[in-house]
Amino acid sequence: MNDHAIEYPAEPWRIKSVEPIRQTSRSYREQTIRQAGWNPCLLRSEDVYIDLFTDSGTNAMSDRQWAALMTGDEAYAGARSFYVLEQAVRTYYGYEHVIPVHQGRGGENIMSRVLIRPGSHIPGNMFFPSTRAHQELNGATFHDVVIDEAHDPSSGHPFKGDVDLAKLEAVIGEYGDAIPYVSLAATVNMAGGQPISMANLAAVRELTGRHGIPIMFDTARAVENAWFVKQREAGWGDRSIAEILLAMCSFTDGAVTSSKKDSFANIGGWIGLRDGELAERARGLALLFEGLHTYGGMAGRDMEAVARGIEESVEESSIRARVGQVEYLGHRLLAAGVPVVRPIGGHCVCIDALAVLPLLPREEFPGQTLAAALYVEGGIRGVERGGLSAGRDPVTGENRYPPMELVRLAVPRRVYTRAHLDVVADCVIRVHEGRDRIKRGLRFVHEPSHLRFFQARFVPAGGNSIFGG
Ligand code: P61
Repeated sequence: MNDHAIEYPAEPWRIKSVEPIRQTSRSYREQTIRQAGWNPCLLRSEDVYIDLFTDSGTNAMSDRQWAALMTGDEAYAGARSFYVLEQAVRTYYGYEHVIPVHQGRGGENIMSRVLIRPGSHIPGNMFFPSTRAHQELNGATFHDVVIDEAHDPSSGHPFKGDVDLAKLEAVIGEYGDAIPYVSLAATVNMAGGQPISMANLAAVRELTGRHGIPIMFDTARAVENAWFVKQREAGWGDRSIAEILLAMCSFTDGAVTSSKKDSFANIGGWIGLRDGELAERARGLALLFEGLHTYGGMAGRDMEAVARGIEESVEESSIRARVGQVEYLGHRLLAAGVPVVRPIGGHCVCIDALAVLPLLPREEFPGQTLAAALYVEGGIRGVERGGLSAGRDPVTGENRYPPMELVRLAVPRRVYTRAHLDVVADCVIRVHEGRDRIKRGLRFVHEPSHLRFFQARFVPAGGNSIFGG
């Protein structure tokens, strides 16, 4: 066993239904990525062998979730399935008022419209593209108050999602009343799936409480955060995941959740609030943008699947296997000397594209280039999380280049086997070993104005291919 070898936890489930996937030839993939404007997001999923683009909505539902679909009440108003979902959220997350939405960004839209005014300032533990886009659309400026270690791929800090209290205090000092809420994420996606500690949550609550500022929590991957608290934070090792999850949420005033992550659902989300008046305003907007407040854009059957998924997500064997699988992939790459974000995150392994391709200028999008190279090499699809994802500053129009330029390999839950992860690791290692062959990056031929990474098209900046020539 070398230093990086870790135990692979056997899955607490067996496979009941399978979906064929196919491997293609390298020349086919070269042609396909070119047709997709060198953007893996524009590939057809049939042309991808192992799809690590996202863990969002790509999870395998359990037999019980599938069975729950049949019990969905599709009544327009007051569906029984709404009350099932409401009860699950109240029990496991502790928010009294529950408003279903079609997915996370539906909730972000509503919460941003309810809480933000032009000129608002929102501190948070790192930005997430859709969250910040909705904040900015409503006239707010986002302030990153995460600890510095979150921006350093090589820092092994156990809680890289922690807020730097001095940074937060400085933003409060400067903008005071113009801060409608602090935006906290449980496991910070853009930092590589890094958790926030219970102690830090308590300290942020104490600080914001003194200023009367509420905390809004992004609970898309809060169960993964609870797992890390249990593993890493003194005093929590003996508590159940459900207890930790509830304790984490108790520090916050409300939540927006994408149920496509922790809750194993293919679609869905919800807003959770403690304040009845705020909830009433959010319900009013949900009517306009999502659907009636007892379905919010979800079918009754989807609400059943989410409710059942919430229960399954807090089972310890389930979350252990989930995070253990991601760690296995990460440690295989670390053992081979591939620069990846440390510690390995809850939902993804992130390759440090600036370390792999140090000679490529940021304007040529090293992360996007590396993502395209992984696809060409092995049919593996990851996603850029760097300058392309960060977009342009809404005021200056300049490209934003965050400190990290990553390729994220997000592992869907209960979908791939250890052998698949070995195929992924071998592919990444081969691309890393042959990295000198990647001579140039990419330049835009089409740049959308919002969340540009989803639909942007590129050509190689240096001629015909990213591999020179
Ligand atoms: C993902 F770049 N995540 O990780 P929705 N909060 C958090 C998320 O991770 C998240 C949402 C809110 C995705 C898909 C995705 O700009 C983007 O249910 C922490 O997808 O609407 C989604 O939840 C939004 C990636 C979505 C993006 C929007 O792959």
